[in-house]
Amino acid sequence: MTEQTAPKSPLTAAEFADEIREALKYTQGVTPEQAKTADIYVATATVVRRHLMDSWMKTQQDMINGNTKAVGYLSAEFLMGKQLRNALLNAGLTPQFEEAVKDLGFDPQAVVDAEYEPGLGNGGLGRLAACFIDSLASLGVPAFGYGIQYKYGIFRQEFDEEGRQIERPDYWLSNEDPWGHIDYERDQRVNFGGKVVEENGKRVWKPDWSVRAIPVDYMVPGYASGRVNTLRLWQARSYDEFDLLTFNKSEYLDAVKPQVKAENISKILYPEDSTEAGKELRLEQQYFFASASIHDAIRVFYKDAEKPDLTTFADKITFQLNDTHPVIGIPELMRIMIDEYGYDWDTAWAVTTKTFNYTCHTLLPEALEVWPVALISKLLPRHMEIIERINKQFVSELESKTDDESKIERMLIVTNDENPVVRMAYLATYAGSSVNGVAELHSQLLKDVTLRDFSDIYPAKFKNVTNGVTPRRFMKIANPRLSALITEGLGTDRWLEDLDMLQGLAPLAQDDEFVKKFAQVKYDNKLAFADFSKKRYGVELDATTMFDTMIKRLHEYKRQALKILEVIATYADIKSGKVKVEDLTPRTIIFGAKAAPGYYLAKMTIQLINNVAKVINNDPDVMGKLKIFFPYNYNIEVAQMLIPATELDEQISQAGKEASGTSNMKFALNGALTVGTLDGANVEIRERVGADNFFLFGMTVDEVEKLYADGYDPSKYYEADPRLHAAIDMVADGTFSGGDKNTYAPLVSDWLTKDWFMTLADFSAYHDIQADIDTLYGDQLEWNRKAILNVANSGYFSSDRSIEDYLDRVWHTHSLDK
Ligand code: GL2
Repeated sequence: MTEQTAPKSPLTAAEFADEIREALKYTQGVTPEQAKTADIYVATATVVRRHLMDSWMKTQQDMINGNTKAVGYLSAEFLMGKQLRNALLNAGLTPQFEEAVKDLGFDPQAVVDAEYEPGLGNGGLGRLAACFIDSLASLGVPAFGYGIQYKYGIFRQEFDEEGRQIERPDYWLSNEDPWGHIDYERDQRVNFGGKVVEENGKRVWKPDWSVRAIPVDYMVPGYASGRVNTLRLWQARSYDEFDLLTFNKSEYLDAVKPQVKAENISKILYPEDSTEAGKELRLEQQYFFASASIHDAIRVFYKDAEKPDLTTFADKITFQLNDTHPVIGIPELMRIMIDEYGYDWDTAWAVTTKTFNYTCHTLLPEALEVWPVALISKLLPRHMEIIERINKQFVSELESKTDDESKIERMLIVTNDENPVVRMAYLATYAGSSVNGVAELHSQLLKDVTLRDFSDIYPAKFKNVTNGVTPRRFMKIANPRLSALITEGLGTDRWLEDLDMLQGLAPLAQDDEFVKKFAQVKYDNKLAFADFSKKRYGVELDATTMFDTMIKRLHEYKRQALKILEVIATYADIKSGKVKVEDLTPRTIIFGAKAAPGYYLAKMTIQLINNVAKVINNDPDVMGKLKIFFPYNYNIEVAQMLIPATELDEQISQAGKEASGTSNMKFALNGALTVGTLDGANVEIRERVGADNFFLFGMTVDEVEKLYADGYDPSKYYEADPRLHAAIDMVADGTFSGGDKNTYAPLVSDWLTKDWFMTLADFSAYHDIQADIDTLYGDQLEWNRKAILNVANSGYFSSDRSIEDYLDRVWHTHSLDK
């Protein structure tokens, strides 16, 4: 007997159908006969939301009235994915939904598909925030996610005839958003600009423009916890919708100017990812949501009191700064306490330093945000004064701790050069009570390299919390076949709440019957993905080939170029007859990636991959043994289809560059083997799943550093490995550009002369390991045993575990029900 502990609602399917009918009538005004699939989706969402309402209200009440400290997760990005299946699962209504919707004459999957996926994030960082708020709710920890409701999410990607990326605006709000509740009564004023004057011995900020921040609330239902938290995303509106005087003079554009300026703040998500975008609007966005959220927390926890006792603020809520984007919240809390509530500096400082913690998500120095002092002074003059004072206090603290002046100079929060800047990561490290990296290697490198001076002086602040992913979305929902098999194998479905239980699968890796069932699940997932690709993209895939996948933002450091060069090298070998095509292990090589619109080489790499696909996929000499598939507009929906169908996962970044990665965890949990470098969380995945069950290649961090130090010359590698030579020559000679040698010249020249991320240096090792991969793949039983061991040993990578680590090491709080 299988133990079923998944939440179940007492509602019957017939009652559910009645409620859908009622919602159709009273919210949309249509009968089931008139309804379109999208209507059924909206009605279903309305019903599910209603069923979560009591838990939501109770969670809020318990949070406000109890004395459990809440978590405020401040993040510029929340990449939530579609909501319906997740909400149904957590409300315990999935089976009723399936039946009710069929009874109404609709296809449940089509109803789920009718939801438009909001893209309010770029990649891993935004998706991590979504996994974390899921786990917070599932663990019953009172929490708010605070962010921005961008009108336009990450751009919609298309490819043109030449294979180039085209960006289209993603106006997700032109579709129904039944999940968001806009709350005009709980708005906040956010001020900008102006100047600071002295009044009665006090510094007084006289801003010259303001924006109205209006919260849009989303429920965040926990799994099997009975708790529902809140994701509060702020929308920017103008106070002066419209200047009637100007309008009457028929100057329409001028009349709406203030409105445009204000509303621009929440208009678009910056599509840059891991690169610094020094834009005024971006700083406005950051301050906008940080300020509104802090004020909101004060309103919530002090119940609109006129004179709240903010000395207790850090006992009410702890703010996690998801990267540097919300760091401007630090001087904002200081300002609120001092200017708005009359506290002295030291009191405000004591509270502020206890309230904030900072997570760093990068190792690329260029991704550590800095803001010009001139810009902050213009936009937030009072904050600049506060930051200057923090910096001064910091310097005198440092002077008492070290005599090393150059060290102090290196650590300055506000630099003192000609064009001074504020280093937001340094501000967060000094003012926050803890700093953490997102994987063991990353946290170590933060201490040893990126924030080394800080870790020397404040060692106790530095912690590691390895990232995780939610098994509800990325196993139960994305991979129902594997989930059912796991439940069968373990005899219980409790593993969804306690992912370490997956370890119970390890002995089953030796049970041939189980292994065959596992292999069948993978094959069925591949068929399902092939079906999806046919319907959505018109592309036929052969599910008997190995599905080899690389999905992530397009970045030089992630090295999509390494993958495509390796494919080209194999193709070159086929063309030259060095390799007999019959001997090849057939592979379907799948890419998913968006490039930042201004990132020239990344966009050229996309174009190259698309054109390599065109040539190889259509060359009869290849006999269909290699096929490249690059679905445009990769998003969470595609990830949920593709990850369960993947057999080989590519995590091939240069060692020391990927802070963690989280798709690597999703793949391992879904039974893919990884080919990867010792980078980010790959290191921990390999340790856990076992070195025998992971394809390791490439230089280590130390080897990379040594090579940089010795002087790296990529052309040496080009000369030394004929396979690499042939591959690069093929790109250069126009094979993938209709004979035009110029098309990829900038890319080729970069590889041969710069190659900052050492793609060429790792090429030979990467190419060599392909033979090991193919050999193992030839023994399907062995391959699947190893895949099962990946699943069994990856329970550690649940975001529930990450949140528990944050609770213990950083937040020092717990579940409402403890
Ligand atoms: C990232 C890192 O690049 C990635 O390695 C990490 O897994 C995530 C989450 O911690 O954060 N940093 C970043 O700016 N983006 C990431 O994905 N976008």
